[in-house]
Amino acid sequence: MFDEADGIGAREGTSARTDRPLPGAGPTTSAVGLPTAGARPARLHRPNTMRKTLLTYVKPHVQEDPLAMILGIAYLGGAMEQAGLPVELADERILNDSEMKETIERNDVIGFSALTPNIRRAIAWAKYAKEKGKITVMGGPHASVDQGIFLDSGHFDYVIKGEAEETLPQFIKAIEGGRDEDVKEVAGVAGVRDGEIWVDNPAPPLIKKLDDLPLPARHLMPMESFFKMNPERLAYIFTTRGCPFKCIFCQKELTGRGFRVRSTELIVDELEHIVKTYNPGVVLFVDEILTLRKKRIHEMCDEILRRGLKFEWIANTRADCVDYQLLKHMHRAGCRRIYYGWESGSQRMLDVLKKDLTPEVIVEAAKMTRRAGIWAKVYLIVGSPDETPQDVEETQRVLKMASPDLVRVSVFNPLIGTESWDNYQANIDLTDLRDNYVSSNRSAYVHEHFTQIELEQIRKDMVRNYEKWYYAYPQRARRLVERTMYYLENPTFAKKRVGRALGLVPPPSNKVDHLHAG
Ligand code: B12
Ligand code: SF4
Repeated sequence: MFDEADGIGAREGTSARTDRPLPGAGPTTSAVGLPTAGARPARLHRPNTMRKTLLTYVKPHVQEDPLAMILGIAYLGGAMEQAGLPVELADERILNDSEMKETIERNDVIGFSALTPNIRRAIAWAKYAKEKGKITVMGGPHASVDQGIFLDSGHFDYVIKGEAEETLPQFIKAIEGGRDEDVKEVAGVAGVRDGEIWVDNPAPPLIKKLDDLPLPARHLMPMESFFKMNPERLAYIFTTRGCPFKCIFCQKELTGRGFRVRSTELIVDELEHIVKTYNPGVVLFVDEILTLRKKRIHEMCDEILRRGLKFEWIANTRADCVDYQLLKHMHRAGCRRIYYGWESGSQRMLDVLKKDLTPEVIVEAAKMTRRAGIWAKVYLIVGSPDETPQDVEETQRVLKMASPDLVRVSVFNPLIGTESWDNYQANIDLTDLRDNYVSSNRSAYVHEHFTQIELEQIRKDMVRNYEKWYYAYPQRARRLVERTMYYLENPTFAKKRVGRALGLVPPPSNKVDHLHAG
């Protein structure tokens, strides 16, 4: 993506937005992005000893994301264990620099996982790992569409593109054997040696049977440390991969357009395991569209209820993939929040983003969700191509009609590997992208009508104004009426609510549930 030296260490080390100094010093790559003599990777193939692999997620360089448990490396950890290969998992967000260094030093192959905002730190840490003579490997969503930024940095030996539960163990065995021919057999692997790409395989086909995957190795993750920093004790689970929709800002390379599902029995087994082993405050289904196939979710809810599993959960989905019956069933089975990607209330912007939704559907979904006793959070985007002040106003109007319980607003960010990246090249400031990369709050998209500062203000105002409106008396009164109607319709939850009021039933585990449910 970048056409010149990255200079990561130097720039990041002085960045006001970096909350910790980064490892490594200044730039080590040549002007064309290839390794200089100082940065040349060591010979990769060493005597035949069983190498230990570290898989690590690094912090984003701009913003701290919510302390989400990272399922990507957990899935890979499970696959490595199943293949009988030694593996350690680490998350930089809960380590200090010296702990991170020690972790790298006690392993031989260092596998980094990163989303776009995290890649510069990954490169900086890879530099440190290379200085210690390690084999460095990059994987994950960004690497799958932009291997050059890692291979050209001089600090990575390999990139492994695509879903890697099958390919990572194959790759580790291949380097263990020490034969280049075996490495060349592994799908998705690209490698650089002495400044030259010597292997560059396309990503493997998507994994067909998700049921065959081992469970994510949560036992290798510092779950209690996550929970300490995340008062909700949020645990993650995945039940599907892929999404058939075509939103232009969304990367489809990694998980594809086909919708692959796990079987209900196995999903609920995993849920039961999570609930009994880790006692989470709430479980988040990170599927892009949990409810795309409603029958599947009815079955899952039946099974949760049949097994008597008591836990609260959150679903990610689209407004056009729910109906009232489904929402009520989900609520009975413990669903207390739904996160909807709405992006905009303006039909014009929904069309630009190819969201395939209408404001009417959005409003209706929010109303049904509230009526079912579930709290709705919506994700919005401002600064989409050609968005005007009228579109922003329209979104604010629709927001009030829908009246969700929380909004999160991001700035439009055309990321590499998405349709928006291909379509809006002329508007992407590559220098800004390289120097600042991206976050939810700012973007390298040069907007037709707004400056970055204006967009940031619009983003903040939208949230502030909405919150002010939401907590104002008329809305509170309306919610009270809605809640009363909800309790009349759901006497079991009404009894629980009364029990809570009298101190006979413990309060809900999170601060939002008081808005609605039992
Ligand atoms: C849960 C989630 C989050 C969580 C957790 C992030 C995480 N790292 O897991 C949170 C809320 C923090 C989050 C935030 C954001 N997210 Co998000 N998120 C997801 C989501 C829905 C699921 C991630 C997941 O668990 N996947 C399941 C696991 C199994 O897949 P995986 O992590 O990709 O790992 C597989 C491969 O990538 C590979 N792999 C991964 N790591 C490694 C390492 C090595 C060494 C190897 C060999 C292979 C490898 O093997 C794994 C197993 O197959 C995905 C969509 C999706 N379906 O993946 C988007 C997604 C990852 N998010 C995305 C984006 C854009 C963001 C944000 C930038 C949004 C924003 N504007 O703020 C932020 C960035 C946060 C930050 N870092 O600052 C994009 C990533 C695009 C990109 N180029 O990075 C995705 C792909 C959505 C999309 N379709 O566009 N996100
Ligand atoms: S944003 Fe959501 S609905 Fe749109 S393509 Fe991506 S995952 Fe699918």
